[in-house]
Amino acid sequence: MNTVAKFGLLVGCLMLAGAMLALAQENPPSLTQVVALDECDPVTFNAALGPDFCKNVTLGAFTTLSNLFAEAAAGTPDPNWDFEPDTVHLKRGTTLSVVDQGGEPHTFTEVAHFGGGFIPGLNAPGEDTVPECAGGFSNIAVARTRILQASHMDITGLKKGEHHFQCCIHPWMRVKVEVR
Ligand SMILES: [Cu+2]
Repeated sequence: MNTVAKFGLLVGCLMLAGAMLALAQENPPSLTQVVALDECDPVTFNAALGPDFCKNVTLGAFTTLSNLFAEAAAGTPDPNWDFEPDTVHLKRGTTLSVVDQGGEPHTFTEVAHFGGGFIPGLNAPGEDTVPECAGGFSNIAVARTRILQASHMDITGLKKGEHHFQCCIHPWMRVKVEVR
């Protein structure tokens, strides 16, 4: 290959690399993240629910198991049990990645209408279990929406429109997803 041809090839390669870079910048990886948070107290949770149920790094910012139930029964559920953000806007085709950064398991369950979960003592006064949470983890449809501590679940193929997701354990953990 002569020098002119080599130079032409080099320019071609550089142009291709430039075009690919521009494309990558226009189309960032289509992934949106939701984080599940809680402040379960390992001492009281694990005494009642078994070792390793709550594996939290609380640094003192914890809620005991009895307080969590008391707050829910009073209609003022603990705000530290939370999905963040509360509303997500995404383009169709975007992956929704839900990461559990709390200390205990949660579920990210799509429901027609927000409502109670499968543990009556954690539901708001007078709130019934929504059909999508019924049966708890003995229902495979519910169990497959479970997210364990330090793991994540990716949701793809969400249709255009509004979707509602909630935790079937802590039903005040709610996210509205708008797909356009
Ligand atoms: Cu939860």
